[in-house]
Amino acid sequence: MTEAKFTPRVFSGIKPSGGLTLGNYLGAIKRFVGMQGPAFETIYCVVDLHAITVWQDPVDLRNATREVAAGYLAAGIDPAKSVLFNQSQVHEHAELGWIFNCVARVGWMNRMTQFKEKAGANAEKQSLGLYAYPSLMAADILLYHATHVPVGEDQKQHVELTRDIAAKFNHDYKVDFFPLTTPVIDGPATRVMNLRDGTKKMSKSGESDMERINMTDDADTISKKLKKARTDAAPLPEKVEGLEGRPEAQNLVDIFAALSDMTPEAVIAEHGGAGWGTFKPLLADLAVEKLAPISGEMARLMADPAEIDRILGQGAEKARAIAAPVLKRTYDIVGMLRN
Ligand code: AQP
Repeated sequence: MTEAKFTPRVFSGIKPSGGLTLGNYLGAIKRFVGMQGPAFETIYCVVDLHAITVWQDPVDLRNATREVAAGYLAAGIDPAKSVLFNQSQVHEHAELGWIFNCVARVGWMNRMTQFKEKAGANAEKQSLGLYAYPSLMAADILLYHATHVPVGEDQKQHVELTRDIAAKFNHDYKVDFFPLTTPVIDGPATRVMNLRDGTKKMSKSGESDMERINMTDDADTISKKLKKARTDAAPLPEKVEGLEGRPEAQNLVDIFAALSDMTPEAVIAEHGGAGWGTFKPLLADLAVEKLAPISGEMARLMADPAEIDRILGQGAEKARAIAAPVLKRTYDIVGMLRN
């Protein structure tokens, strides 16, 4: 399989399962904005079909869908440069997802660590959708023949599964139809951690609001949460290697690095030896400087939901223009009778 025959194309998505976090911003949206440009066609999605793999109140879901869209727009995703839409408006996702349910193997799904983490001891009570969601994610990506998928570290295994599904489909049907997509996991913030426990990922649906920065938090709240973030007692090390085994310190340095477009090494070179009483206020000021304009713009956009809906509707039309021929060809390959 050569990937040269596929147009360089980026696809990625975010679930509207709650408000956006700093993890979504640094691990995903900021990097999505960076990939907009001449090197790639870029397609960004609000993956609402994924959100309902766990219960979502319908009113909250619609609101969260608009909020994720507002987050994309406020951070710099430009609908003139990128296709921006919500997944359920392009029915081809669900249809290709079904075909991939018939390609993916149960044994592959059983190895997905995110399902194990999310289901915990209650796997029997989870929806079938939560278990099957990686094959819908493969459909999201492959419906556009996407060659590159920027994601946070937690999604790496799902993109690898996407490659397995593409390879099995191509092999079983003796075609060279789906690309082997490359996961793009780069930069200092591919895994932003919980502010109260540096061993857990920062999540939208985490229990306490103090463990995450929400993209809608105001300046005082951002500042308070970062100043109260859990740390150990030691000052910042003089060398970046000294962060090993100090997850909370590592996390705050990584956040500082990602917000200021520096490497963690450069942050330590500048602030090594500083105590938390010095470093945390600097981090809080930096976070407010970078995030407050985005949250302000999100609030402005959210005040006009009809405009967000219009942008998503237009994006869905553009997405369908790419997706429909790919699905049609897939049905032909599989042997579905069509008029
Ligand atoms: N903490 C994080 N650090 C870096 N990247 C992250 N992403 C999410 N959390 C972090 C990245 O954001 C993109 C969209 O993720 P998602 O919302 O679709 O799914 P998720 O990873 O399950 O996000 P949450 O916040 O943990 O949602 P809930 O709590 O509802 O399950 C992905 O690229 C992801 O890697």
